[in-house]
Amino acid sequence: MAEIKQVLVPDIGDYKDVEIIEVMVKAGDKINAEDNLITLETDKAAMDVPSPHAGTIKELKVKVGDKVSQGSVILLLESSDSASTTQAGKTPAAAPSPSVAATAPEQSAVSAKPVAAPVTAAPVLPPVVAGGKAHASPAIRRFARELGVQIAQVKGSGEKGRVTKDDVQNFVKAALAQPRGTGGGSGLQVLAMPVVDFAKFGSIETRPLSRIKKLSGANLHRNWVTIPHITQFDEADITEMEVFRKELNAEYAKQKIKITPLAFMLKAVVVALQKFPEFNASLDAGGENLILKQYFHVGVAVDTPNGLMVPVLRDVDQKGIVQLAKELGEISAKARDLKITAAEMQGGCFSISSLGGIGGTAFTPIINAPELAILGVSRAVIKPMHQDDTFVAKLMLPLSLSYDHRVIDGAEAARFIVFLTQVLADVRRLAL
Ligand code: CAO
Repeated sequence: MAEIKQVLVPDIGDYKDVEIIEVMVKAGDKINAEDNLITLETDKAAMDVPSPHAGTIKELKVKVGDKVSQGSVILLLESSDSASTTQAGKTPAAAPSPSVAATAPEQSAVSAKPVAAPVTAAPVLPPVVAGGKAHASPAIRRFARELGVQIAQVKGSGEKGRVTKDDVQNFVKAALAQPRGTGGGSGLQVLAMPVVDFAKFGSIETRPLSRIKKLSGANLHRNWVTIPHITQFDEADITEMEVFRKELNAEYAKQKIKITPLAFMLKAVVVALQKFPEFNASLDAGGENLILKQYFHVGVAVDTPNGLMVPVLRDVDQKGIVQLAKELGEISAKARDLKITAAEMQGGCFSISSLGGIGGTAFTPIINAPELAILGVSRAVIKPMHQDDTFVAKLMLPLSLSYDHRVIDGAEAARFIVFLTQVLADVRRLAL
């Protein structure tokens, strides 16, 4: 037959009349041994008092704010343990003294056997939560930790702003209810996007995003919010390069190979990557080591009707400009025809995003993680440049280098882009 036991406050040192700051259970609850029952708070420590037995709570004898001492009755428990008393050796707390048991008023009424609960103590942490008054018991802190919640972010609704279990649960519920993509999942404390009924303001059409846009959008969002981006701008004098490019273009037109400035960019970027190996690298998963790559695969952003794709040209260091131009034409056609494979979009070390065929003066490309940098190329324009006390017309190519500031310093990025402009200004350097 089930036995009714009194659960008493155990030995809590020299403390008397200690305030109960939290009651974690209620009558009718089925509990396991070691489940926390109440939290006591002295001026020095908060202590969780766990149950010494499993069973069903028949009656709760305390409430928040009550003052208790060793031997005070916490609750009556219909024990499901087979042993009637299991104090000795099982808990760190002292076994109840017979005198305490004898003075328990409930004992005679229900033939309850008193058992002192063990106690787990934790130092009282400084008050948490804005407002400076809130506390949280060790059990609640542990509960919050298990759910990945920073207790300091939870507003307490308990007495004196104390954080309760309900507060933590409500905090988690609110976080989960945040619309995806608003930063809630990444731990960013940002406002949710407003939900607007646009039809209120005029007629609308709803068009689903393409699968590629959804996929690339999630990646772009992650890269944008997790990588500290800086973008360094410069211009390269490509006047001579353009003369050479046009000659080559005419020469290879019969073979239907179109040589655009991008083929030169690919080659020039690799010369710069060879000189600045930190740009040809990735952080490892732990973010503590740099993986320097000895191969030179470069991704190229391709605008397709279905969205942005970034196929990768392999071993750019081992290929000439004409070969690169040919491969660029082939791979961008494949991307536009949705014939590109996932493997052909993997393994890049660095990316180039060229909007030069369209226009614009500059833009800030988003790094294609786990790469560490990306080069944006805008439309070249003829500009008057000061040279030998006069102004000379030069074809200037705007470049935007976005880089991961966790790894690359601003000075290094400036050196990289200046070197790149020097290579482009004198394409003989591509052969070095
Ligand atoms: N300045 C001036 N003219 C340029 C130029 C530049 N920087 N870059 C290209 N051009 C010219 C080309 O020489 C070509 O001229 P012609 O038609 O007279 O021969 C014309 O612009 C069109 O070039 P293109 O765009 O077809 O070829 P490309 O090699 O420059 O680019 C590709 C290929 C696939 C990168 C491009 O088609 C593309 O998709 N670009 C968009 C990339 C993108 O969306 N980036 C943004 C990503 S979000 O960060």
